[in-house]
Amino acid sequence: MTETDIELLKTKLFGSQHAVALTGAGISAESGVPTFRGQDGLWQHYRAVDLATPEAFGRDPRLVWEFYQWRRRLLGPVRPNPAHTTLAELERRLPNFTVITQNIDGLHQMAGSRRIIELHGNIWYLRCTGCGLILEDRRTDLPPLPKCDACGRLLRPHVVWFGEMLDPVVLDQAYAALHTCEMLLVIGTSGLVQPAASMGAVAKHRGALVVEINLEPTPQSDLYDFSWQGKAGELLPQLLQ
Ligand code: BV8
Ligand code: ZN
Repeated sequence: MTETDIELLKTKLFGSQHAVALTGAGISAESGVPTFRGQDGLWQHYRAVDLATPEAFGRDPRLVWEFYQWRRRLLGPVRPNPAHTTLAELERRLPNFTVITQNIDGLHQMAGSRRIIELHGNIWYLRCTGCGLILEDRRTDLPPLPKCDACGRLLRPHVVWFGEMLDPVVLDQAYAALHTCEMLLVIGTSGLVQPAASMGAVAKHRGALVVEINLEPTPQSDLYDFSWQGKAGELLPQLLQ
């Protein structure tokens, strides 16, 4: 990415009516949140199939809750980094700027973004496996098997596990944004998990300008218009300068 390219991106971005950012774990890395596949990646220590699946929860809810309790305690003191705050500032300056995130850490909200589509749910929300009640609970000292106050059944994290369908309403919102955007920033995602991994292509095939912001190339890099390599927390603020 040359200086000229960056100027072109800024012109396109600040002239857009509908710009979208699709974010993954990499945007939270500089806040100290481990990514899924990096060298200190979460899944290195655990196998997704053992933990983030409905089968695992059915087989051993206490183990799955231990995993989420560990992540909630890890996320407790974590704060947004300049990448998150830049996206919140873009929402203030641009009409219709929308964030579609795969992350469940709630850092986009904390940074001040409002137009957010959470594809995979949010770790700070619990859902009852019995009556479906959804509640926000930020405590990091939950009991080992939290129960619903309304019906007494077991609560689960309100997140989408592997092998689970995404909420169709959320998917509709995401595809509506991808079908109308003139520009898409794909930030900090390895492009492995579906259906999020195909969302860049959806925007590209419709004629949007797609920019990938990542430390390294991904399977989708060749498809996109620009691959801006570096740390999101250092690159994104340049869009505001
Ligand atoms: C579905 C919530 C229909 C939970 C998550 C074969 C067998 C079984 C299933 C499948 C299969 N093939 C496809 C599937 C479907 C499956 C899937 O895609 N599996 C993959 C692994 C192959 N998908 C699903 O199951 C989805 N549902 O498809 O429903 C269906 C129904 C039944 C059966 C089949 C299909 C549901 C997927 C949602 C899973 N839940 N999270 C939780 O978090 O506990 S996904 C989880 O991984 C995270 O949420 C995250 O979003 C996601 C992807 O990770 P990334 O965000 O990309 O992060 P990653 O670490 O991978 O990459 C970080 C990137 O950032 C790297 O590129 C790195 O270079 C970069 N980076 C690092 N630091 C920085 C940086 N970039 C910039 N700056 C930095 N500083
Ligand atoms: Zn209940």
